Amino acid sequence: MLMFNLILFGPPGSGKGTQSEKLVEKYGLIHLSTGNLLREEIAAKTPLGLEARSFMDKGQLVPDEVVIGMIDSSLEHHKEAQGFLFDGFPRTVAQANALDKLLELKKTNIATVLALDVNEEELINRLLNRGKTSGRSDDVDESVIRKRLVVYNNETSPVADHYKKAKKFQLVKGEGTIDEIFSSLSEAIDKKMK
Ligand code: B4P
Repeated sequence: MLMFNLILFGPPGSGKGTQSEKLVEKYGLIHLSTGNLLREEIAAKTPLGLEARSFMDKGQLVPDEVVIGMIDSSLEHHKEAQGFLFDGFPRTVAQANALDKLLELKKTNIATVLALDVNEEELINRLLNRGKTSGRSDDVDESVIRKRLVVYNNETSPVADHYKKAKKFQLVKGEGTIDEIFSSLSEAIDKKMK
């Protein structure tokens, strides 16, 4: 069976998690969010969760081998999937290379990378707003949020070049209502699925 694998890319607060939930329902994809997987480990107080928390609370990335291992086992758990939506992964070039290899072993690849484009002020406002209700310790302190944006610019934005070289990268306007952005993303996916 031919799989359809999609990466939703963008800075913290750009709407990856929000849009992913709607997209997986519409397209029948398996949602793989490394942020959610890490938060589940933290809630279950596993050794992996305790380690991850020390990085996340500071706005830093969790080490590559930890997240790559999590994705590897999630892919193994969903052998019959029609496709995957990767949300918040890959966040470093090393993670992107590892993902290429894992998908190659499954004789599949990434169909497209959709990148949500949102200005920095809006990102900070959204995350501070979420921090009021989410209980997420990385959303409360503006200095941690700013640190996450610096980490994104330094470590994650080079991932865009990895997929630009492969001609798989598409920028999508991430400002506007949730429904407007969902329509733009759906349109881009429908074109790729044809
Ligand atoms: P993630 O869980 O991936 O979270 P995120 O990037 O902060 O947010 P996301 O982009 O999904 O949120 P959304 O915009 O939907 O990462 C958290 C941490 O985990 C990282 O800092 C890192 O430490 C670690 N981690 C995760 N993956 C990793 C990896 N691969 N490698 C290493 N470390 C990793 O939502 C933001 C807010 O905006 C929400 O309140 C939402 O309601 C609102 N919003 C969404 N769309 C909107 C719109 N159109 N208008 C107004 N508000 C909107």
